[in-house]
Amino acid sequence: MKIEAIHMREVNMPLAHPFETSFGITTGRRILLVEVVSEGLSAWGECVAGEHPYFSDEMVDTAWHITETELAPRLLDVELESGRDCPALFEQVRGHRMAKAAIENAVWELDAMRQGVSLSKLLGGTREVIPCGVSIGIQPTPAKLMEKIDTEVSAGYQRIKLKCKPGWDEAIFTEVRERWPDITLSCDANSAYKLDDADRIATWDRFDLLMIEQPMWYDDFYFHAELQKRIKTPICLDECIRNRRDAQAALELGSGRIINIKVGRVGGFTEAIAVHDVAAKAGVPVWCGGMLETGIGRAHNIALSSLPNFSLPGDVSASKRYWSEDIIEPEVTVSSRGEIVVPTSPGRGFEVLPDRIDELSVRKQTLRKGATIVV
Ligand code: OSB
Ligand code: MG
Repeated sequence: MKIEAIHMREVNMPLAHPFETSFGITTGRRILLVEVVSEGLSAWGECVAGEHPYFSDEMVDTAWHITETELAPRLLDVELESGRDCPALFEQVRGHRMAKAAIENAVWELDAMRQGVSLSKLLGGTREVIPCGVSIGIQPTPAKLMEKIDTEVSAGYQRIKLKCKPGWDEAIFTEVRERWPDITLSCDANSAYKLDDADRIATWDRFDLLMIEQPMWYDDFYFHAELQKRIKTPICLDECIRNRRDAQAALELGSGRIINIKVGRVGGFTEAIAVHDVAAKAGVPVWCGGMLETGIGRAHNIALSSLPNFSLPGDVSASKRYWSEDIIEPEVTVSSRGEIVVPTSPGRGFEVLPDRIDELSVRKQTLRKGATIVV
């Protein structure tokens, strides 16, 4: 495969509902999409970097810059066997994993189209359906949260994850457990707690949570291990796992017992599969995290979630929870059993809607070997 052109677009999409985490509120997304073109085929990748560097040190503007000046030039006109060739091409560029992932994932998608196999199959997926959970943001009032939980439990989602932070935690968990003693419940702090909070977190075993996601610093393994020694509830690592070595180090240290894999956070499908394999070898389950993706990133998350060790419900849920209108067709839907069917058709298994993407685009750029065309 030779990539003849890379089209970059930034789309702006309002979220159907604001999403609040311990690091801020998101009301709309600015999303970098990349389209790679080769021999009459075109494939897409989505960059999950946020509007601000609040989840990680990347953001949409750094991703745009690095894609344009560093990543795309390394890929154009080079003979590629598969998406697995991308990490070596990008190796000289440190970090910027979300930017790298968008391009690499598009190359995997292109390869699947070229071979006429589903992306799931190409990645090594074995599941025909994937179990789905939801991530529910911090709400203006506890009553509003209870309403949201009620909606999602009734829709059939298999796991409810609550975003939390100091002041939106114990009282909330108590109220939720009084009303729903038996649902599979977890929480995600996005690094909102410090050492002084450890004694308090140690009392949360009483809520019977499936896991507590990234309670402490986004770059920490040591203090998570100290906390994990003191609690029965498994810690799930998100932000601090950047690659397979982090996964191995964290599991050997005992920093957590579950890993959330986000393909953007680890730099693409190649590394996501490697993290999956490290966890599988250690007997540690993984699940697929979400980053408020459009249908393109969502389709990629579905394919990744079909790998065997994705045994816990992921944050991969229906398009309509995020968007009034998605940029793929059909939109992603979840059955009343809380499952998504993994497509078996070639490539991503959903049609991309280029006209809709055009309407939503606020900047566009085409990169070819030796030429940059700004539209
Ligand atoms: O920590 O999982 C996270 C969204 C943005 C940034 C970080 C996270 C999230 C979510 C949303 O939890 C998951 C989703 O896409 O539904
Ligand atoms: Mg998280």
